[in-house]
Amino acid sequence: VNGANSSQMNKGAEVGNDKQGKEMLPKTAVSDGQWDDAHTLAFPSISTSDFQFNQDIASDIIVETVAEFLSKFDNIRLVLVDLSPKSSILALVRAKALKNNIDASRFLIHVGDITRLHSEGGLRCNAIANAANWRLKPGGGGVNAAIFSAGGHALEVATKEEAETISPGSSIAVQVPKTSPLFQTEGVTHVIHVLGPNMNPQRPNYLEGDYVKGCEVLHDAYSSLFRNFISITR
Ligand code: AR6
Repeated sequence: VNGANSSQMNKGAEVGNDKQGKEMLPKTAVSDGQWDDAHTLAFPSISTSDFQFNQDIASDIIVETVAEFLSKFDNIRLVLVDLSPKSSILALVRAKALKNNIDASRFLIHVGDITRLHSEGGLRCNAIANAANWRLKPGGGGVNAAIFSAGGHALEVATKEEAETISPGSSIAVQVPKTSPLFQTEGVTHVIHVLGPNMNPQRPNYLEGDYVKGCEVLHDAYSSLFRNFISITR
C-alpha cells in the first residue's frame, strides 16, 4: 500500500525471544518526534477478549480496515495496543501487516496500557478507542474499566451527555473534559467508544457463533471508529 522498505518496517516490528523461547513483542521502537503534530488514534483489539471473537479472523479485519483507511487519508497514524508482550492478537496483526506491506511508521503495534501511552509509552495519541458495552457503563473489566477509571467522573458525565446506549458495529466520540486526568496527564482529547460483535453467551447481543454476521459487525465497528476519528481531526 505504502512505500516503506523492509528495513524500515523491521525496526518497528522485530520479534525477540524471552527466556522460555516464546514469541515476545518489543515495546514500540519508533521515534515519536516527527509525529508530534500528527493525528494519532490508539485502539485496542475490539471484541477479542471478553467478547470472545476469534482472534485470527479479527486480525484479518483489523489489517484490512487499517490498510483501507491509511490509503485514503494522509497525515494520520494508527496504533494497535495490548497490555502483554505475549499478546496473540498483536502477533497476528503484526505478521499480517508486514505481509500486506502496511507502512510501519503509520501503523504501530504497541505493548502497553492504552490509558498511559504518553506517560509510560512516550506516544502522543490525541484519540483513544474503547471496547465499550452497549450501555456505555464504566467498569466491567477489560479496557472499558481502565479507560473510565483513567478518565474519571468527568469522562462518565461527558459520555452520558453524548448517548445513553450504543449499538453493535457503531461508535461514539466523546470529547475528554479538560479536568480529566486522561487529558491532563496523557493529552488525550477524545475517547471513541466502540461496540463490537459479541460471541460470549454471557453478554448482551450474543451472536450465537454466527461469524457471517460477526465479521460484518466487526468490520462496521472499525470503519465507524476510523470515520469518527477523521471527523474529529477535521
Ligand atoms: N490497555 C490496552 N489494552 C487493553 C487494556 C489496557 N488497559 N485492557 C485490556 N486491553 P476487552 P471486548 C485489551 O475484554 O472483548 C468490557 O467489560 C485486551 O487484552 O476489554 O471487546 C466491556 O464493558 C484485549 O486485547 O473488550 C464489554 O462488556 C482488548 O483490550 C466487554 O468487555 C479488548 O478486550 C467488551 O469485550
